[in-house]
Amino acid sequence: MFDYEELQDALIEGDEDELLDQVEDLLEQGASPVEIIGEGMMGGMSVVGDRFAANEMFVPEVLMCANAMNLAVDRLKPLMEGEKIATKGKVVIGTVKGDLHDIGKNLVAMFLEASGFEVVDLGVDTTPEKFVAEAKAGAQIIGMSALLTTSMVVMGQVMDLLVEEGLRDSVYVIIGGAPVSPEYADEIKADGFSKDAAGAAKLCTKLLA
Ligand code: B12
Repeated sequence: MFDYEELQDALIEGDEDELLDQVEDLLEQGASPVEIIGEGMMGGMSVVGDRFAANEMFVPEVLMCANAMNLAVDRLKPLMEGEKIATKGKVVIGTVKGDLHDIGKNLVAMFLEASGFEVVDLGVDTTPEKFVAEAKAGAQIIGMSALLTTSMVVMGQVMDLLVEEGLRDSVYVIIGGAPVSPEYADEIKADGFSKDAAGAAKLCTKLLA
């Protein structure tokens, strides 16, 4: 078990340089990228979430934390990429229209790549049309992320558009993000939900097995 306190403090402060130093320290001590993200940075981000909700932190500060976390994840990403022998399948991922949160989506993309999937990342604020165009272009799985209760509804719009275009049976759809639940996945008839990035990779492997 490693001590993540200083790493978490640096993340909560949004101090990029200190966070990157802490990441290097933990790597030297033998912590794995998955541990640093899952046990270290996620804990820090959860404190940020609580303080944001309690109006103790505001958007500009939270943005600094998010940027620092994305940088640290970029540093760890090359260490997680396994040998890409054969691709397990193609997944298109994006944060839905109206929503700019991308940390969780980026983590899911990273875990999928590390598990051997080809990933097309559509970024944030993704329209239903863009997801559906990728399904037409041969993606086997669509992964949608939403962090706002107001943007979650776009997931249902993507499902409707897939049906309209006659594509619903040729692509799997998985969803995630803090306000999303397995019940919501059932409601919009998605094929799966995962609460985290490691689970998302397992889910995709299971769907395409
Ligand atoms: C960071 C953050 C921001 C940053 C985002 C920066 C960025 N580059 O992403 C900034 C400052 C820009 C921001 C802005 C806003 N935010 Co904000 N934000 C957050 C915060 C604190 C953390 C989110 C995060 O990154 N978590 C860490 C990641 C790793 O977790 P995650 O996203 O949940 O992802 C994991 C899983 O959910 C899952 N997953 C995620 N996606 C997917 C996809 C698939 C397919 C699968 C299978 C799994 C999966 O796997 C991931 C990894 O394990 C949350 C608080 C919270 N509790 O979530 C609020 C929060 C989401 N924000 C909120 C709000 C209100 C806003 C603003 C409207 C604020 C404002 N007044 O402007 C704006 C909206 C901007 C927009 N249009 O999107 C609210 C939403 C409330 C609601 N119910 O809708 C929250 C919940 C805060 C709160 N309690 O009030 N925010």
